[in-house]
Amino acid sequence: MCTVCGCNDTQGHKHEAGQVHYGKGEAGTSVAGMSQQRLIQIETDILGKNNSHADRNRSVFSKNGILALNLVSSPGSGKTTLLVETLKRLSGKAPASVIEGDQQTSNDADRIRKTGAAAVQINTGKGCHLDAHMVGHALEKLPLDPGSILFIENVGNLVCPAGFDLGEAVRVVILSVTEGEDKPLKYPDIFASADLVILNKTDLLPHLDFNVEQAIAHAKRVNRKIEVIQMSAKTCEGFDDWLGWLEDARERQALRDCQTKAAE
Ligand SMILES: Nc1nc2c(ncn2[C@@H]2O[C@H](COP(=O)(O)OP(=O)(O)OP(=O)(O)O)[C@@H](O)[C@H]2O)c(=O)[nH]1
Ligand SMILES: [Mg+2]
Repeated sequence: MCTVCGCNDTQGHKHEAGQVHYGKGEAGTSVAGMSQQRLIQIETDILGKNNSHADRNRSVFSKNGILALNLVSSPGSGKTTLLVETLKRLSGKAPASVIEGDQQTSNDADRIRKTGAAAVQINTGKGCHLDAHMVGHALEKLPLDPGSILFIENVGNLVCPAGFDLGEAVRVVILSVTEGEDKPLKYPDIFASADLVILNKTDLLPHLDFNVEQAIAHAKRVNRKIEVIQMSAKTCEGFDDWLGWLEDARERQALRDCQTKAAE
């Protein structure tokens, strides 16, 4: 047992002075009274089951030519506002539907439906993220138009959604400028697993000390391939970049679906 953090890491690890780090063991986390091996086993079981549901969702998306995006962020970064504005602009150009994830309320799905798009609200109760099984059920309630875009707004949380593949083709982290530029370093898993960072609420920059270049450098330090779009869902600055990015992602998805069909 580690004499500093008390975890059952059998491999041994060091802590910096003045710091107790509960993620130093093999499992990367610690639960009192549970060995690192047991934690690894539990995580492997849970994620293994989730991954098979995610593969099922992915094949539904592929069969119907759907581009699925998983939108993750801390609470209130602007996910629903961004979606509402995006859906207004996609209207008549690309069919789109939305799965909304929140612990409680159907507020966000109600906001989405006002744009005319189909939306299903998933409430997770005590749960802090969506999983692929929940998304699979929600898909049964959506039209799944061929060639459409499915936006999945995850529960506002920068930690728990990171490990759960929903079957999406693209993962987008929304980081608002009111949150501080150090978030990619403090919550690296979610940035490491994402394809794109949307730096949102740029209209507020004149009132803040937020350093845009530093935030981008931190995101790239965690994930050198990550792309960045700066935008304001309020003033709609940066929307052309976002819509262009979406269109490119749709084309890449169509090509992948075509290659999958050709290989079958
Ligand atoms: N100034 C400014 N405010 C924004 C912007 N985007 C969203 N907001 C505001 O931020 C608040 C939260 O926005 P939401 O879209 O509900 O955020 P969310 O990420 O969906 O929140 P949860 O679903 O609760 O995690 C609202 O008051 C929005 O009006 C933006 O670009 N600029
Ligand atoms: Mg929301």
